[in-house]
Formats: sequence, structure tokens, C-alpha cells
Amino acid sequence: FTRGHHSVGIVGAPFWKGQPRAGVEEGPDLIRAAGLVEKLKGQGCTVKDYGNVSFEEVASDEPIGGAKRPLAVGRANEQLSNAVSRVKRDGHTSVMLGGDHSLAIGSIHGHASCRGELSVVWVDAHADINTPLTSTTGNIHGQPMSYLIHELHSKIPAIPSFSWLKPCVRAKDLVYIGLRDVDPGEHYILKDLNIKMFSMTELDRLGIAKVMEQTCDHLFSKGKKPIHLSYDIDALDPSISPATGTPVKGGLTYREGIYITELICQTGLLSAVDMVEVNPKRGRSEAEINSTVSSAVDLVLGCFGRRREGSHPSDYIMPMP
Ligand code: 5AB
Ligand code: MN
Ligand code: MN
Ligand code: MN
Repeated sequence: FTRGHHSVGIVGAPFWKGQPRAGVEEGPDLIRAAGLVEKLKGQGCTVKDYGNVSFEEVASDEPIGGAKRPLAVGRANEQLSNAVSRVKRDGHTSVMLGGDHSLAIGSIHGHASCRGELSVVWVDAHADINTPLTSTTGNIHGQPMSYLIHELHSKIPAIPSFSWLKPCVRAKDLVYIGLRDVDPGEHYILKDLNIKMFSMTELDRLGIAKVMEQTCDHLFSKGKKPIHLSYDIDALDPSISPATGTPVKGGLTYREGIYITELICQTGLLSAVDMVEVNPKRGRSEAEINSTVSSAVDLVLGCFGRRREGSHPSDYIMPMP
């Protein structure tokens, strides 16, 4: 295999207010410090780093009907949506580094506003599809998909700071991989809307190869749309990525996690990636932090042509004796 030529645009989103734990806003700079840009270039990508979005401060921010910090999260996602749609207009595959997973609202919205209908592959221990009314925590990082799905629009209370947001994803265009901690209201929604999901049970039954085959079959049977891959680092097992806000045991192995990115890359349809929920303050040691951050880097590299079998540039010259 020769190496693909991907043009990557990176947007950092140092934002934590979709959940209560400080530290997740350090994710973007940590992932960069681990050499993401250099490594992408080293595997043949063109990279433009758009820097971090600087989010506006919000003064008073009382909960509205089951959504905590609605002003901050609404405004941040509006800013992020604009940033991601600019990256897409410039012709790059967008890589959004979080930050907490509420940021998928702006990332997916910005992507869709430029590219139209999307397929969404959501890799996560959690379904993040609570409505503000089904949520038991009020944390918007557990709610982003509900704001984005057309079929749930009538179930979402009006929140003024989200008035810019229009649903942009169809339930049939969404696939989950890695689920193992789903709330009752979320499970009702998944079944009611017949959303394709591969929980850890299906992964155990089928193996990751069949899961990815069926993921692609499901998405392509609806016509080929640009793919938005939203990757929560807590999808991986906490033994590999412990430095995250809501770890759940029994997760993806490193190899399964990487295999997902390799197969999504091979579709040739990958158009945007989110890499979210890396939180160094949740690591109990330097080693735990490093393992989490370097896994996040490797997953992004897998999205852009890194192959475990190795690779070589198409103009590689064989040294002669
Ligand atoms: B994450 C929970 N379902 O709604 C909720 O990390 C957890 O982005 C959400 O996947 C986890 O608060 C959000 C209990
Ligand atoms: Mn999660
Ligand atoms: Mn998540
Ligand atoms: Mn989490």
C-alpha cells in the first residue's frame, strides 16, 4: 500500500462546561503536544492547524429544563459550528479536538451546514442521546445526539441559546459502536427510532471485523454520504484510556479501537472527526495520562491512512548496493 494524501484541518475546542469535571479543556493542547501534527505530516498528510476556538465567558448560567450551563454550551457550540464549517469550506477533513462531548453538537452542525446530509459513526461507551428531559444528570455531554436528530426535534424543549441549531442528522444515518452504559430513556429512544447499534455484546458476538462490515453495509445501503466520526476516548477500555471523565469497564481493546479508524479511513468518505473527553486531571499517574493521550493520537492517525502493516511513499527509491 502507498500512503493516502489527506488534507487535515485541526480545530481545538478547550471546553468543559458540558459536564462537571475540570481538566477536559486541556485535551486539545495535550494531544498536540504529543506530536499529532508532526505525525500526520510524517504519514503524508497536509495539515493546517486552525488553533483553539476562544470561547466567550458567560456570566450567570442557570439550568433550563434538564440542561446545565445552557448559555455556555449553546454559545460555545455556535462558535465551534462556525469554526468547523470554515475548515470544511477550505476543503479539509475536519479534526475537532475536545473538550467534552457536548461539542459534537457544533462540530456535526458545522459539518452538515457545509456538506449537507451526513452519516454519523458514534464510538462511545455511552449513547449521548438523552433529551434534556430524559437526562438524570443534566450534563449536556450526555445529550448531544438528541439535539441533532430530526426525529427527536419535538421532544427537545426550546432553549434560547440553542435557537441557532437546526436538527441535521436522520436516525437511519447514525451507527453506535461500543455502548455499555445506556440510560433507560436513551435505550427507549434507540429502540423507538430503530437506531443501528453495536453494543459491547454485539462486538463480543460478531467480532470487530463483522461489526465494521455491517456498519458500512448499513450506512451505504442509504446512499454514500460524508462520514462524521465522533470518537469518545471512553469507548476504549479504562485500562488503556483511564484519564477520562466517565470511564466504564469492559471497553474496546486498543486493537479494536484502531481497527475502527482503519476501516472508516478505507471507505474514502471520512469528512470530519471528533476526538473528545481526554481529561488529564482524571489520570492517577503520568503513565495513565500518557496512555490516554497517545491512544487518542493513534486513533486520529488511523483515520488518516496509518496502517499497522507499514507503508511507503509512492516515490520511494530502493537503495542499491
Ligand atoms: B460522554 C450519562 N448517560 O447522561 C449522562 O462521556 C453519562 O460524552 C453521559 O459519553 C456520558 O449524564 C457522556 C449518565
Ligand atoms: Mn462516553
Ligand atoms: Mn460521549
Ligand atoms: Mn466520558
